[in-house]
Amino acid sequence: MKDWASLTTIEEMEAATNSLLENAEKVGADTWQQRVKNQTPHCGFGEAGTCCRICSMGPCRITKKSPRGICGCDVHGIVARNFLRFTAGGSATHSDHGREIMHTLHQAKEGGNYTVKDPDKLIRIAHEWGVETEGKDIYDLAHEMAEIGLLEYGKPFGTQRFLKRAPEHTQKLWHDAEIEPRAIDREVATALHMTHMGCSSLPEALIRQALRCGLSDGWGGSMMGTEFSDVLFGTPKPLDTTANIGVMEKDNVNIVVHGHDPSLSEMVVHYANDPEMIAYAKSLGAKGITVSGVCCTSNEVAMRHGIPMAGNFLNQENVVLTGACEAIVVDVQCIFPALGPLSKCFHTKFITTSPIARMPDSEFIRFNAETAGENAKAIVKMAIENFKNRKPELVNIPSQKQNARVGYSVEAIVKVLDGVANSQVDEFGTTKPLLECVTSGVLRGAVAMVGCNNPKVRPDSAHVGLMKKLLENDIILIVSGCSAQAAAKAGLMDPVKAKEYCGDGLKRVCELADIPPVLHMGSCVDISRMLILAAELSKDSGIPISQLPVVGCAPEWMSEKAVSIGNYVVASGLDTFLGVDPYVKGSTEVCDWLTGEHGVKDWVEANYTVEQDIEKLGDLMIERIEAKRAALGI
Ligand code: XCC
Ligand code: SF4
Repeated sequence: MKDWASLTTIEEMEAATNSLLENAEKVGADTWQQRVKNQTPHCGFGEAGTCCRICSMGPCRITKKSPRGICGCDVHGIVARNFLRFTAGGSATHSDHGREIMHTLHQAKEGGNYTVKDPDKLIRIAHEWGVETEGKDIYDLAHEMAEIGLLEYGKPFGTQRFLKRAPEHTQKLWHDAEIEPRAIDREVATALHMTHMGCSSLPEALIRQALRCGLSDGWGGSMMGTEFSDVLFGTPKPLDTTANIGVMEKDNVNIVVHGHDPSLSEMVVHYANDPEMIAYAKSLGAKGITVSGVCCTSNEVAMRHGIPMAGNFLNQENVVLTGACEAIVVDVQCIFPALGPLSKCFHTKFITTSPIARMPDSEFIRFNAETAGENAKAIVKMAIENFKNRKPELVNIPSQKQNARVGYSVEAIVKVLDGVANSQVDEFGTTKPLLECVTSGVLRGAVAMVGCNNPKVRPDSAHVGLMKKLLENDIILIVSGCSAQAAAKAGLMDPVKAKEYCGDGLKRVCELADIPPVLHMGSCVDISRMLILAAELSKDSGIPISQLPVVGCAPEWMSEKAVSIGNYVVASGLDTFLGVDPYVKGSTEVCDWLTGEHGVKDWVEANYTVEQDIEKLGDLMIERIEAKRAALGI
């Protein structure tokens, strides 16, 4: 038995949360823990996906006694339509994030609020897209690329530009299955059209569109979001930071950033580091300013600036419950409307910034590219001036904190692993050293672990439990989103500590490359980085993605985005393991299409596994990885 004592355990994190819930009780605040109780048990029709309310003849609910809706739609059609709509919601959301980034790029200018921080990457993508760069001003090029990228959302003809990054084998599968995504918005619109009353009720057609709509996110909107965020804010490189609630500092003004779009958080971080602002904070009795984050906006600024990560999705109320949060500043997605009333129970300012995410009981400071600097400064100032309103008797910051090395973009992974094997690497580096580790068996394989928390799973227990199990089995982890933060909070991104929990092979790789065994690849849109890595591994080895000993996993997922992600990960050839059911269990046909041997697997060589028993989920992943190795004869 290994000694896990140096990590922060789930029990310890829970104890910290419980101490914060005492604060909630003191001020009479409502928390998700309480609301879950009020909402349980959930509606069985909703859970099984068997309720239809897409027209006003309904809602229709399918039972043994009433096997069809009023229009005659059967349970399979209803479940499949719901699944496609869920996907479309996620794809639209991720892709709109990408679109915002393209608009920000379009506003970038020399000396402006936003500049081009990675011109080489911009030029590289321009060449990929066949755009002339010779002799062009970098900002002219940026604006031209922004316009071309924005047209990917609505172009009338053709398919997504980034599909060409996939191995030819994958591109052919997509072509043959007719799931190459066209314009991003079109795939969302097609999904909504297909699921309108009186259109598709054939599961096969609906699931096909779910894959295509997902692909338009993964290889379209999300990939643009990631790539051009790197262009604007810099491509992440390994750097050290800290994680868990103890990153908030009692004597400092605490600003927590939350949401997804780095355009806001980058500016907040910039002004929080401004000497003038720090002096102002000091003049009002604080020792300094601490910016920390929750959810993906936190991942973005952690990856690029080492901003500490206070927590993940189900910790968002915790940061307010510390009584030491002067402002929680949010942009879009995954923000609990609960933060409004909750912040009112404390001195915390709840600041919304995007017309996309408006909430009651918040202060709205509309953020946009032209005024970003002023907006961010106003927000930081507001937080500083709020420091004096703290109620000292309510301040409770649990001391949990772990070191975490983050910043593993594909570029960074390729670079650090060059040091491990002695293979020749070309100018841009290749994934060959990583492949050698895998073929030699030093590493058995890799798991891409992603996604949220969900109160249906004990928070973080599935993420962390699975990670430990996989590490012991010499399986390296690439992670993003709230899964990454679960790992970081536990200590699994501490390169010194975490390697002690690995099998011998993985431990050796970590030591030689000086990496943690759980590699933080970024936010949710950055799952596109994982696609690129898988594509590179496939191209460098000549092995189709589906045959590589690599699988995807979202053990605690909750959002529509996660289903869109699941669809593009599966459609890219990676078997995907879910710990929460995507509301499809009401239809045997839909389950067969998604999880069977002859459903989506016939199109894209991969499928889903849904298993709520997390131990079993881990065993199934290891089995699948070993089966892939055996099939390759490695
Ligand atoms: Fe949201 Fe991206 Fe999920 Fe976390 S992991 S709860 S989607 S913040 Ni993407
Ligand atoms: Fe009922 Fe059909 Fe209308 Fe759905 S589309 S609510 S199943 S009548």
